[in-house]
Amino acid sequence: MWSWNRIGLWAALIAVVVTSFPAVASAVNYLPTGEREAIISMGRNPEPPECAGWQDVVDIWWNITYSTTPNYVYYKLTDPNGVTVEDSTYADSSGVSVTRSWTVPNFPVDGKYWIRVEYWSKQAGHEATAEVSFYVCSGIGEICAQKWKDANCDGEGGAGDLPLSGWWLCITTPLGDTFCDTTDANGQVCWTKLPLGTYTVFDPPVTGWVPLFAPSREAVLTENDPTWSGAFFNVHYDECYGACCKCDGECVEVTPEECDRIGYEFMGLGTHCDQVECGAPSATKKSTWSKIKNSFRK
Ligand SMILES: [Ca+2]
Repeated sequence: MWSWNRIGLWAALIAVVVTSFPAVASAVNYLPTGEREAIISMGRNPEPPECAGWQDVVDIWWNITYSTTPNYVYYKLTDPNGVTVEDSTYADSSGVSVTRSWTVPNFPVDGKYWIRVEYWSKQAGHEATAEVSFYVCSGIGEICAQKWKDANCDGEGGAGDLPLSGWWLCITTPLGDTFCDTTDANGQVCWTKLPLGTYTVFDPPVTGWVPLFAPSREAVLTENDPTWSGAFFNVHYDECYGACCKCDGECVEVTPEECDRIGYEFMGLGTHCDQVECGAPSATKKSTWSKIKNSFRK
């Protein structure tokens, strides 16, 4: 049903379309609708999850690629409560390539700020919008996570194991964003200048690798304890594990040593239970089985 509000909205839209048409018609380059697609590339520094603190300068820039005639570019910065901190309208083409900055005041509202840029052309009106966020915080912390390979297949982290470089590790921030980075030569990733709060630090699953401990952990950064570090250990399945048939025909995937202890036959490194048939012990294997049974009886 048409409400008065809706009619009002349409009237407003029509008014925008009408008023956004060129005042100087000769300056306008009319283009087919498909070519009226401006692209806004934009950035800011510091980039989340790194946050800007009191009196830190946030650099903001954007560049617009367009085929239409610029009418104006609108810029707006809003705080975590959606309140406009500042805004500007750049007439004609003065706003298509801009660098500007904003200084964080003392006692700011902490959280996620949004930068919004709109491109309005004379032909197509509101043609493109882009938004990026940045973090502002009054206290900072740090998270360092390491990724290790259980190289000696003993199911424990320790001497003889190796750090893994170039592997992804991730955090989810208290503001709900996830960031991933690759480990350095020491198998480590550090995120610095983080807002305080509760994070999830995780080791994303990789085919062929088995996590040794919880692959996802909670990290709480507080004013009194603003740093967290932890190591994620993984076993390369093909190097350490294989299918192991137990005496009762059940199959488990373990190390050869573990199979020796609990099993009846190790099917080879890298083998999987769904690829092998354990079945009942055969005549020859039965003799092995009875030897094992006898050795248990001793
Ligand atoms: Ca180990």
